Amino acid sequence: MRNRPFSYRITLEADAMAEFDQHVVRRLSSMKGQFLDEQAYSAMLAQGDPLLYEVYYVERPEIAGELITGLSIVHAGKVGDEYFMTKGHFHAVLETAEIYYTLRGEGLMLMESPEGDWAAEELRPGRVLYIPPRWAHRSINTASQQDLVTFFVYPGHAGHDYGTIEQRGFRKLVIEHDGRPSICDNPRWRPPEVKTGSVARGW
Ligand code: PAN
Ligand code: ZN
Repeated sequence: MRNRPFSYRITLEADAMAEFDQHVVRRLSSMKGQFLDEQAYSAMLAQGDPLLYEVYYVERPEIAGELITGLSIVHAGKVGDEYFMTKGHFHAVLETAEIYYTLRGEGLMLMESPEGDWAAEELRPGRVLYIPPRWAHRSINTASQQDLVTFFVYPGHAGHDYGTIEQRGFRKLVIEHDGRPSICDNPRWRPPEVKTGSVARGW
């Protein structure tokens, strides 16, 4: 790991990706249960296992004070009418924010807070998105062909909670309707389970 000041290129040329330490790939098979149209999901999986998105990042110690930076590339495509998207997550340390800067493509960042608030912000080249602490986030590529490429920065100790979204989904979905992205309620969204604590039962 680098222990002196350093710089790197984010020019989007293929050879620039070599400057990152880590490369994570997410295929359709890792998104089971996340897309609404399960028939379309299974049919697509039967044809292969397409690459939905990739993340390149610079490794840093996962501690407060550090920053983790990298590129997220969501490819274009749909499962049924629902656009390719990232898994989405809360930060494990909920009180940590994140910055996204869009370099290429067009899309939406779908966000929600544990308190029930939700938001969708456009991801367009040249725009910065500030995600405050507490907001889960998922990036969605709404273009028909072009990759959605974003640069992100988040605190080293943030960590990722994927389980909450895997179990409940996001409150909203982004689907193509009449050739355009449209935000609708997720019919499968489930409210968080009420914790009963240590109440004694079955006496
Ligand atoms: C990003 C995301 C990246 C991939 O670096 O991790 O876009 O999305 P998922 O992590 O939801 O698969 C980030 O938000 N880090 O905190
Ligand atoms: Zn994040």
